[in-house]
Amino acid sequence: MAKRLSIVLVFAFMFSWLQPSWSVPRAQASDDVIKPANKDVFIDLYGTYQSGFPASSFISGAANVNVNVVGPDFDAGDQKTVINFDQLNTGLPSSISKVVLRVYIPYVYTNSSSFDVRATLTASDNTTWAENLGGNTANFPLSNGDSRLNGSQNIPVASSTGILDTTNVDTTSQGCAPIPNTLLGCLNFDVTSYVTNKASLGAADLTFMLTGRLGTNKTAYFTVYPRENSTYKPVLIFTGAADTTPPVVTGVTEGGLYNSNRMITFDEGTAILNGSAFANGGTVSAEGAYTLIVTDAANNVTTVHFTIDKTPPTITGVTNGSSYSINRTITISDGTATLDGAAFTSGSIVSAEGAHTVIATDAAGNSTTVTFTIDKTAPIVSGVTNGSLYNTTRTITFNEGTATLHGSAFTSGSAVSRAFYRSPKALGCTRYEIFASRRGFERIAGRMRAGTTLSAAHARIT
Ligand SMILES: [Ca+2]
Ligand SMILES: [Ca+2]
Ligand SMILES: [Ca+2]
Ligand SMILES: [Ca+2]
Repeated sequence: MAKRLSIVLVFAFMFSWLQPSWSVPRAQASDDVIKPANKDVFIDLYGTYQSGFPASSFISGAANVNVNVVGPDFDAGDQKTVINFDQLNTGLPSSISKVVLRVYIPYVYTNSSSFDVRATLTASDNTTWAENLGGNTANFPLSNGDSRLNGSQNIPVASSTGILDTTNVDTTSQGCAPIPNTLLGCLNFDVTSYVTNKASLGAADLTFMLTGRLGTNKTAYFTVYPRENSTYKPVLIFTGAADTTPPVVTGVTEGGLYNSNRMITFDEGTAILNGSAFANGGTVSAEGAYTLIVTDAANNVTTVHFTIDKTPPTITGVTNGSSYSINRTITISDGTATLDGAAFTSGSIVSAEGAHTVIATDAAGNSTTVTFTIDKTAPIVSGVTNGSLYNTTRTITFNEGTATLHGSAFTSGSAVSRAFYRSPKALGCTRYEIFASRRGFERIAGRMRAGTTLSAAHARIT
């Protein structure tokens, strides 16, 4: 493994100017978005090193920090590093013009018989690997051989004598300026084509693999800081126009009140509805108050509060189709109301005779309609008068309502040709009867107490 190396050259320039150290990786353009690696691991022939390998254990004078070694080693085999980035579907510029994978190089190693030091970047479609590779070097993800990264292969990093190749090693960008015994510079791989292609396919998780000059059995390699190093994590730098436009939501508007299902769409981002994930194009059908929060990849947020109310107001005091002989006090549960087309205040009294229509409408547009009648006028019966006695057929009409004659339904306009009078026994009468027909009195029978007057009060017409 790396610490077995017998010949190590620690390459470090002395610089007349040193950038102040910085703790948070920043890109130069304010619109750049920096995504730090979320997992990485260094492996060699002998094992996997989840957090890198202590530089001070094999580099004289090296700082006591862990590093990942990249390159061929005559006794440790090919030493390589796999780096993963996740959550690439959020927080990115709206239009990406460039994507750079940046790793920070603290040390480069050569010896007198080495080739020069080179770097090769490939990528893997395996993104689910465990950061410790399960302790098994065989679990190192395999390269997918994507040709978009061909330009990032066999990149010179330093000469066989350890002279840094500043054509490829960035020593001038902010954060890449050398710091003695800490940083030589950065390696920047242009991965724009690869990343944007993967992103267009929906990939939010990308794995890159950093190898050196493979299979030469020569000790000539460089190191990069692992992502466990808080200052020099590998990063993806996305350059592009900042997205300052919040998502556009359709289907509901702020403060909206609806009486029907709502299908909601948004042009970008992800949504949370009342605290739960909400899929684009989903339909909200349940009544209630809602808060929809849609967040785009640049963390612009659109919030929409809306309510679904499918319940119409209730009207009390009258029921639909009913008729009343007295005043009615009418109340509505919510919303506004009209009575016969004019504004009506809940709790008011309706006293006017006639047919009425009350319509209550709530704020969501649900409405309830009740029609009723107030009729304080009794029916007018024609053809007979109260208490009268007839000896001819009577045709009886009434102007409204329904009637019974001697307990049975009676139709207005019907003729009554037969009368049956009966004095209740309660009055002390022992017999009764008067019969009438078209032929006039046919029979009068029975006994009446002297002085009794037959009247409707103690007679029924049959
Ligand atoms: Ca790691
Ligand atoms: Ca946006
Ligand atoms: Ca309602
Ligand atoms: Ca009436």
